[in-house]
Amino acid sequence: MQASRKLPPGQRRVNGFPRFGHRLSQPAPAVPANPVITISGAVAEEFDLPVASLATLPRRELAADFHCVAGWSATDLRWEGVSFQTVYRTHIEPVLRPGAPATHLEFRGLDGWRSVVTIEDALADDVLIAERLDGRPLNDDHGAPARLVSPQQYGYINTKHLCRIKVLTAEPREQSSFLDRLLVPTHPRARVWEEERHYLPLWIVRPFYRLLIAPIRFLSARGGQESRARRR
Ligand SMILES: Nc1nc2c(c(=O)[nH]1)N[C@H]1C(S)=C(S)[C@@H](COP(=O)(O)O)O[C@H]1N2
Ligand SMILES: [Mo]
Repeated sequence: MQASRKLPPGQRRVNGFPRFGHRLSQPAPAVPANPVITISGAVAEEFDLPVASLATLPRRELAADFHCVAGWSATDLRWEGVSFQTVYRTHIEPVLRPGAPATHLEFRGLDGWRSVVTIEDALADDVLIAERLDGRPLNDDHGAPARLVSPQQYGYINTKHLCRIKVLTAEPREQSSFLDRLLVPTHPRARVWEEERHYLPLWIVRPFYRLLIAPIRFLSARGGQESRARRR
C-alpha cells in the first residue's frame, strides 16, 4: 500500500515483521483457554473483560507502520480490533472511582511486560486493542491473544499478550519496566515523530541500539520457533 510513506527520524525499514522483545529466547507465554483482560486500579471494583467480548464492540481496522525504539520499522501492517477509546468509554470510564481522575494507564502482558501510557496518548484515535493482524488472529510472536497497538509510540509501549489494564491517578514513581532497568529511563511519552527514545543524546542512543538489533532478532526468532514447536 503506502510504500512511500515516510519513516520517523532515525528509523530504518526492515523486511517483514520480526518477533522482538525481552526474555528473548523464551517461548511466548501460554494463553489461557478463556483469556481476559483484568481492569484494576482506580475503578470501583476490579473486573475481567473477556478478550472474546471485544468481538461484540464496534470493530476497527488500521493500516499502520510499527517502530521499535532500537531503530527498525515494519511497514504496512493491517491491525484489526477495537479502538482503545471505545473500550475506555464503554467499560472503564463509567466505573471509575469518583474524585480520582485517571492520568495514566498501565498495560501488562502475560509475560510480565508492562508499559505506562498517559491518558491523552491512550485515547488517541489510532490506539487499538488488536486481536488480529493481516487478516488472521494474532499469533504467539506478535502478542496472542490481544495486544495494545499505538503506532505513534515506540514498540515498547505496544504491550503484547495483554492481560491487565490498571487505571492510575498519577504518574507511577518507580519506572520498573524491563527497558528502564536495562538502560536508562525510557521517555514517558515515547512519541516516534518527536524521537522521544530516552533522555540520553541521540548520537549515543542510535548507534548503541543499532548494534543490538541483530542479536535480539536472532534470539527472539529462536524463542518464537520454540513456541511453535510446543504447540505442535
Ligand atoms: N508482552 C510483551 N510486550 C512487548 C514486548 C515484550 O517483550 N513482551 N516487547 C516490546 C518491544 S521492545 C517491541 S519492539 C514490540 C515488538 O513487537 P513484535 O514482537 O510484534 O515485533 O513489542 C513490545 N511489547
Ligand atoms: Mo522495541
